[in-house]
Amino acid sequence: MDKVFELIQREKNRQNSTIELIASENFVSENVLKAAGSCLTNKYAEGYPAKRYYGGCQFVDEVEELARKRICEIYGAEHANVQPHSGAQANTAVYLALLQHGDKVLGMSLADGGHLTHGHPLNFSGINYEFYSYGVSKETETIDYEEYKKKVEEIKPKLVVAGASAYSRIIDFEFMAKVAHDNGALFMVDMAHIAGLVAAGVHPSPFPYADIVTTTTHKTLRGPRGGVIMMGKDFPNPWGKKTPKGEIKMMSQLLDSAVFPGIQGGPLEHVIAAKAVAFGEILQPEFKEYAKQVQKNAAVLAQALIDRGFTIVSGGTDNHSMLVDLRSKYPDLTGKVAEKALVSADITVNKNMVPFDSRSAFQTSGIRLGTPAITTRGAKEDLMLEIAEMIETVLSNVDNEEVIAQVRARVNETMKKYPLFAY
Ligand code: DSN
Repeated sequence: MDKVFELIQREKNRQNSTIELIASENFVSENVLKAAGSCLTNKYAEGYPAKRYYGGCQFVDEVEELARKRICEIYGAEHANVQPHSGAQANTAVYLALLQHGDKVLGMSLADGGHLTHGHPLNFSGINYEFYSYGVSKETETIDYEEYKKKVEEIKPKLVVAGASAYSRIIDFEFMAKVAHDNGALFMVDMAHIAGLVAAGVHPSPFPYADIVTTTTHKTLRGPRGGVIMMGKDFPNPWGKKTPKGEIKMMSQLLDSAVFPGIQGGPLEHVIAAKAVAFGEILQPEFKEYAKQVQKNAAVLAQALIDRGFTIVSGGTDNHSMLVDLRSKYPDLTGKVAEKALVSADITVNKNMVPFDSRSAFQTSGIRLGTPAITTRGAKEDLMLEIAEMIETVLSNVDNEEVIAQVRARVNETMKKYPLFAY
């Protein structure tokens, strides 16, 4: 057997036996996995359905149309492009469609919970555009909307980017959009983290307010790795770009051509098929129950940690995730060491900076936790209480291998009750 399959089997065992708390991960269904591993990987299909640069696309055309139709139905969107290979690609395409090199953009700072593609200086976004950032207030650790407004008024960006990777509170999309629009900016929401909660209607939707919405498909949406760009309502592009026939192009046209041929070549039709399958699952009533449980589990886990003396950034969570600020309970413990100790106990988390962190991004003073993956395995509130207890035990004994081994054995035994792979 090829070594690769041995490694895949080992990874499968790891996923089966551990408690997965990385907020951006999830477990796809058997059908999503089947589609992602299908013969569609063999097909070149540059272009869009019915407008391809290759023959033999009749079936992948139908697959891609199904994916587009389903995601539009989920969010009540008028247009969707399901080809972006990732969330970063989706954001890249939006910037290419909307901005000129050097244009001003305002996004949430990575240190306060934003994302690399929202203007980090080492990312293409920060390199190619003049990015400015807004963040959270020191008192509430929630978005400082007054500071945001001031920045929009002063900077007059061409585009405002909302959305975050490590922010556990509801974002006031309505206010942010109004301020952006009043100041002549377009308003984009990268809802990658909360997309599944929005789809299920258990979290406010950005669609009534945002000009453009991007997301990944593999987080709370529980699909394959990938990205999507959507528009609630299509609109004529404000810069007057024209079609060869002299008509003003619609934003959907600019976005589609920014994805292909702008930044990508052949789409991954096997992944698009897996997206279509996942979107079909999201349209079923069970998905709403799942999303509600994700939120309930996150709230219970956050409270259980608070009851054990942990500090949760902003005091709690409204979504699927939370940031634990380790400094109050364990002043000398870095996120890096905490992550390593928890991973040794088969509880998978990631280190994360907390707002106004005194440590670097490599060390950090926090860890980020999320409940989408563990909820897919069937976890309810009772397991959240146990997880909080195990996290405290590990973090109070990061150098004690015996205690860590005991917790690991308990985790492995517990996860046998939440079977994952039937395949
Ligand atoms: N960095 C990913 C996350 O884990 O949130 C998002 O791209």
